Amino acid sequence: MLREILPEEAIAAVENERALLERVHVFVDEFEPGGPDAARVRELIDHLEDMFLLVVVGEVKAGKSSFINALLRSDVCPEGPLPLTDRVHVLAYGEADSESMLDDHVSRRTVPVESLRRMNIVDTPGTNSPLRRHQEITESFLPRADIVFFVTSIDCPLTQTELQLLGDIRKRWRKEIACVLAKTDIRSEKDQAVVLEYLRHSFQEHLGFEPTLLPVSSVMAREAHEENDAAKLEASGFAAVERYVIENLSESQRLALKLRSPLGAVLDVLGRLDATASSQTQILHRDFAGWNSIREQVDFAGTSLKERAERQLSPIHVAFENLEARGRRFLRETIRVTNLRLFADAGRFRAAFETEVLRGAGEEIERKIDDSARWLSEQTKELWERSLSHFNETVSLAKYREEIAAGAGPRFEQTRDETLVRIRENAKSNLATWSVENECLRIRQLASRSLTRVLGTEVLAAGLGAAALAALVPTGLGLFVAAGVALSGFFILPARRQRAVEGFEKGVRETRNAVLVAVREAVSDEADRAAAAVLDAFAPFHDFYEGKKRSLAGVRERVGELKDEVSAFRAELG
Ligand SMILES: Nc1nc2c(ncn2[C@@H]2O[C@H](COP(=O)(O)OP(=O)(O)OP(=O)(O)O)[C@@H](O)[C@H]2O)c(=O)[nH]1
Ligand SMILES: [Mg+2]
Repeated sequence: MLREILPEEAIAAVENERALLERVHVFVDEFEPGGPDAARVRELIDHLEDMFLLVVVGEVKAGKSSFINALLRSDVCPEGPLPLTDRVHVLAYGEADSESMLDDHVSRRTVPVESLRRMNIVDTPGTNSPLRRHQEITESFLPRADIVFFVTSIDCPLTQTELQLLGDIRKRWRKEIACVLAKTDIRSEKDQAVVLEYLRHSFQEHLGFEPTLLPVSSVMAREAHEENDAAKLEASGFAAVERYVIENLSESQRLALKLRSPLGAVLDVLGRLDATASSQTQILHRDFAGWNSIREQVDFAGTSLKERAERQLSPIHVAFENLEARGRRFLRETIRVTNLRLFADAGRFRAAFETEVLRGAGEEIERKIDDSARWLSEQTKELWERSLSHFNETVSLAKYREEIAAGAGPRFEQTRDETLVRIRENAKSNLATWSVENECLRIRQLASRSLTRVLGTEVLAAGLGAAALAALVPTGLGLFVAAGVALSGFFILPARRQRAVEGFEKGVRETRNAVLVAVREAVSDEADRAAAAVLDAFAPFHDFYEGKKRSLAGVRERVGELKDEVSAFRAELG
């Protein structure tokens, strides 16, 4: 019967609109699950279900429920000789039969009757029922009614109370009223004509308009349906009722109007959602600018740390210079003809070299290296502290609180808060475990391989001493002494001494360079590591930003698409 009630294009329009609203609902609910906008769209969809409302009113036992059953071709409403309908029934479509109380006097029944997909029907208790509340409830449906069927029985047509009710409906709600004259089968055609004429006249006289009169017999209609007898349906008056419903409900203007109003509401929802997404994007951008400034600061701090670290290396330079000076002096003073015996004995020479020149130079240099490692560790700890407080200031939880509350919505606020708290906790616990001592140790370890190679006292002594000796006695000391050329040695020595000094200097330089390269590398690695660790602590924010930015861009694109679709659909409706 649905297809009989509404023309094809109207059905298609309603179905298309429903599908469109469903798509909007899925999208809105995804953006803010269970939020008020999703509920609003759902309500609009639900409202589409009961888009057309037929309200049936009349006195007790007039035949209202039977009329509805005949119209729906289904025994939906209880009917019988005694007052039966004791509350307002809203009849709607449902896959299965169900009944729920909307309040003490209103129940919503769903039944799998096709025609109810397109219209809801309100069956009411007789208006002259003893419960005043019933009438109030019945009237509360009138403003939304698309058709009001006023049912009066042929055996007692149009009583005084009925006239009063009709007057009210007409005056207060400005509704067109179709007058159904029920139970025509119990009177002859002649009597029917008399009653119809009486009704026409009474309406004119008391209400000032000529109503649509629909004489019906529900009993006959039921038989017609059972026998599939079109002529009988015509005779029952229900064919005319159906035509009336079709005409009224499918009137294109009215349908367009009906369909347009949810679309306007949906555009509102989409506009709000777009504004929310835009406000979220703005806050994210500002957050991200703050985060970027931290990143730049940390990068800069890393570079400047390396530069400043270079200055920290000067005590190491000085230690090597002192070593070099001592060595030079020692060699100049020791390599003399009078000391021939000393440097003829490699063991003694080495011992003297160690006490005079090295004098714990290795340990001293190690201490200097420790000092610069400590300095670096302290600097990196400071970098941590600075970055964390900078992050707290720029990407603050409290910062955009009001804007977030006003525009971005509670869910966004929650995710942002969670992310920020997580980052903060993470950075704090990193900072707490950042021990200067441990870091010193790490830096020492980083440099240690090169350091033990060049700074182990024995190695240093052997290396530097040997360098001096080798220059001094290129052909082997034994041979030199055995030749007994003390005199010639006297002439040769200054040149040899010079070569020894140069050899020693070269050894010191190489050692110094090796030490500096190792320390510089360790410092640079450590500075990079510290900067990376600091940035790492804030990385979840970066991920949050990137992820959110992508999804918000997607949201805004989808909002645009849906808005276009809704607007196009609205334009089609005219
Ligand atoms: N002969 C005949 N009897 C009808 C017709 N319509 C209703 N009746 C009878 O009239 C009585 C009342 O019908 P209902 O449909 O229950 O009337 P109602 O207006 O819903 O009554 P309440 O809900 O109690 O106000 C029942 O016994 C029906 O069988 C009809 O077209 N012809
Ligand atoms: Mg009833």
